[in-house]
Amino acid sequence: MTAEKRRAWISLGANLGDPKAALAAALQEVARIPGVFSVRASRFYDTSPVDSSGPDYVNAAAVLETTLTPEALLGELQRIELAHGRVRPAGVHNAPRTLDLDLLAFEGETRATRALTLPHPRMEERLFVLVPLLELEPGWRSPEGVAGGDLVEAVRRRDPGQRIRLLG
Ligand code: PH2
Ligand code: MG
Ligand code: MG
Repeated sequence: MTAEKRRAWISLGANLGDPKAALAAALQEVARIPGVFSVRASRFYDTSPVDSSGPDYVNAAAVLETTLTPEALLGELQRIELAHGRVRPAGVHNAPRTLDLDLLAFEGETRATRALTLPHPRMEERLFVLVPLLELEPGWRSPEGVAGGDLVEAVRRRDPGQRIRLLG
């Protein structure tokens, strides 16, 4: 039996080391995950840290087609983070990082488990997630959305403290 292909949306971020290179490499590594087929990525954005310290972040989003389960895909994303030297210092909330790969949403799936919440509970407050995602999917509505799932509306209500600009 062949598992059906479903779409998954991920967000990529980094603010330590060489963030642009880390995101570019991560996109290629994601495309090589067994069970991941197409990968379509947004452009890269320079963003101010939100609830986090350190230098500006580089952020992007991507949509994949996959036959994996959400948990299996998350495991693969975490493996790629670790291979990029991601460390999680004890007691530091949102510590600066060499690579962060978050699963934002997965076609046909919602979850609220210790390991995984789908859709991502904070995505609609974060311009560094919304803007790249809307570049990929202009009409995208979050499956179980806060804001009635209307992401364009969420961007309009943007918090002026969050800075985002396209990387040159
Ligand atoms: N990730 C966080 C917390 N804050 N801020 C920006 N600009 N970009 C991020 O990717 C980011 C953040 C937690 O993962
Ligand atoms: Mg994150
Ligand atoms: Mg993460």
